[in-house]
Order: sequence, then structure tokens, then C-alpha cells
Amino acid sequence: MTEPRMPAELADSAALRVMARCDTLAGISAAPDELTRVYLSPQHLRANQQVGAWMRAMGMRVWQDEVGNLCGRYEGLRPDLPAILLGSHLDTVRNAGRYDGMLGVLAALEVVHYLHQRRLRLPMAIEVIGFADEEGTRFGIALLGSRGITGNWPADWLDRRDAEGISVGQALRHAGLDPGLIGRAKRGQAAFCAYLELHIEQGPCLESAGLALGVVSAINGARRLNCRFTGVAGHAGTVPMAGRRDALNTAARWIARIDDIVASHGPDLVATVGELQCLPGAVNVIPGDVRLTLDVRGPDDRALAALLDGLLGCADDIAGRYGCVFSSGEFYRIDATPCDQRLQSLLADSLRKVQGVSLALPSGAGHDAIALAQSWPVGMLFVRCDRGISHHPDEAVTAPDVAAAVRAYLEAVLALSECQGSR
Ligand code: HGY
Ligand code: MN
Ligand code: MN
Repeated sequence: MTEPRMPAELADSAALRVMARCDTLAGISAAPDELTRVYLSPQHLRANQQVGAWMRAMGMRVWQDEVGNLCGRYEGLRPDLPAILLGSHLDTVRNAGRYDGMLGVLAALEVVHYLHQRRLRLPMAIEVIGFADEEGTRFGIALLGSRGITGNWPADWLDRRDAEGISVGQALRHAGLDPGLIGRAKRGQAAFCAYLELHIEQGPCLESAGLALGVVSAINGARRLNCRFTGVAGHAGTVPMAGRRDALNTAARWIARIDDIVASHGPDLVATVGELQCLPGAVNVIPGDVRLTLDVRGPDDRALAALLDGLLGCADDIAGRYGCVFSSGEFYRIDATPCDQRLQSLLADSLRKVQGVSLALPSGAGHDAIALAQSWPVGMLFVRCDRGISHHPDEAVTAPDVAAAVRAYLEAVLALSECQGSR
């Protein structure tokens, strides 16, 4: 097995730069004591400017597209060839970790930095995109940046509103973008030959296997729903327990059943109630209205659909027994997405060069690669993260693992360039 082209000491300094830049981006947040950076916020635009400055310093042409993605292009010897697309997202969840998304964008810049330092040009260009909204934190719908690139934005998304009642269209305008032009963000089929994303695993598998890196085999499908239990509000002191139509008590009975229902539908399935609103929300009033979100995921769409039927059927049944009414509406759906076989084996070869072995694993988390797979072959490289913690300030990676990741990412890009360039 040949040695990776990036020497270890160079990879070590690249890793330190990536982690220092993750710290810089972690300082661009809506709140001083946590990392929260949502789509089209002033912080999002500032992060775009900062990453754009790093891109320009390595000879990239930089622009922000019509949906707010930050794009950089390192030209190749033949501008007519489809480019290799790298990247990940620059937005975060609330009170986020500093590597989810950012690590992938900054590691991609290290691939370009390596070429730029040596005045090397590949046959095709490399483009790096810092996607604007993978998480969906602000508007509930996700992948708005990457779906802008593939042109798969549902028209009604412009009317989706955030917690302050601001629509996506208004937020675009506030950010200096024109909602009427979002279609211009779409890139043609011939723009790219493939998309490779590096991301933290956000799970425990690599750590349990004692490996720094893994190759993603498939990305779980997901469904997100707004759910509601409607009962009757009443006086907490006068309504007898027997006659109550307590929406929170009923919702709690359903939520307590979720674990067992998921377990009964097979392996690798997950379900989460992430948000809950209890109305009218007073200490001495029986809750008459409970609204919550349900997020269900799994590697197989049929099993996912069966799980959802089971969960919603159970909610209906419990609501009926406790004098309440259950209702739900799906607001987000993404099917399970297999990663391209050719890219998986190319990534596996790169991992074997860097860490001697490769491991294929599914992704429980969603990624921009799901959206991009609609238009181009996608491959993903996972990096071990401490105890699999993510979507939390304790999210952490080690410099040696990041160094290994940058080496493998470069190997994969060079290998892809060779096989694409010889076509
Ligand atoms: O929720 C997810 O799976 C991703 O982190 N946005
Ligand atoms: Mn995330
Ligand atoms: Mn992510």
C-alpha cells in the first residue's frame, strides 16, 4: 500500500489549523455563551464572510449564491470538466457543538490549500460549498442550502415562518437576497462529477471499533411531524381526576410508549420528541392543548413507514381513551439515501492508506449529501467524535483524527481526479 501523499507532519499542522478555525467559527454565534447560528441570521452571513476570506487566501474564487450558500472554486486545468464538489454546512442547531458541519468545510479547504501551496492544478476544478441550512433549526424544514443547489426547493418553503413569524422570503430579503431569484442557485448536472463530504460520525461506532475514520454506506431516511393532543383546559383545583381531559397527561402516556413501539419495529430505528408546548401553561390550569414534534429515522423506508403508522395509531388510541383528540401533520420527509458504490470503494482505499483498514457504517444523522444525491453521486467520510456526542457543546474530535481525516480526504480527491480525468 503506497504512503498517503500528505506527509504526517503536514497533516498535523493542517489539523491544528482546522480546529483553530472551528474555534473561530464557534465564536460567531447568536448568543455569547453558546453556539447557535441559524439560516440567514447576521451570524450566518458573518460566518460566510470569514470562510470566504480563508478561501480567497488560497486562490479560490468566492461567491454567495441566491439561497445563501458560501461557494468557492479552485480552478482546474480544464474549466469545461465537471468539478469535484466538497463541503458541508455552516449552520448549527441551538447550543451546538463546533465540529458538526464546520469540520467538513474546513477540511475541504485543507485539500485546496495543499494544492495551492504547491501550485498544483487538477484536470477539473474543486468547488467547496459551505451550505446555508442543513439543520433546519430556524424554519423546521432542512437542507435549504443544498436543495438550492439541486433546484429542489418546494415553492411553499418561501412562506414557512420562524418563531418570530418571519418567513423564509422575508429572511432572504433581510439578508440582501431576492426570493424571486432562488432558482438561479441551481447548478446544472454537468457542473459536478461527484460530491464528497467529510463529517463527524455523531455516533459511537468508530470509537467502539477503535478507528479514526469510516466510510458511510447509506444515510437514514427521516420523517418530521407536528403532533397535537387536544383535551379540555380546566381548573386544577375543582375538576375531579376522573373527569379530566388532560392533554399533557395523555401525551405523556403516549410518549412513555414510544421506546417499546420503536423496539418492536426492528433494528436501527429511532424516534424522538424534541419539542413540546403545553397550553395554556399555568400552574393551576389543566392543560387543554399539547403540541410536540416527532422525528423518526431509519435505514429502510418501508420499516420507517410501518413504525410511523404504529406510533400514530397508538397516539390515536390513547387519546381516545383519555377524552382527547390526536392530530399530526408531516412537514419534512427525506428517503433513505445509499452512497455511491464507486465513491465508497475509493474512500475505503484512502482510509486503508491512512489507517490500514476501512469500516463502512450507516449514518443515523441527515446530511447535505442526501439532497445532493438527487443530482450527483455522493460519498461521505466519517471522523470519530468523543463518545459520539453531537448537537451539544461537548462535541469533540482529536487533532490526530483530524490529521488522518485530512490525509484521507486529499487521497480520495486525488484518486477521484485521476479516475475522472482519465475518462
Ligand atoms: O438532524 C440531523 O440528522 C442533522 O444533524 N441535521
Ligand atoms: Mn447536525
Ligand atoms: Mn451535520
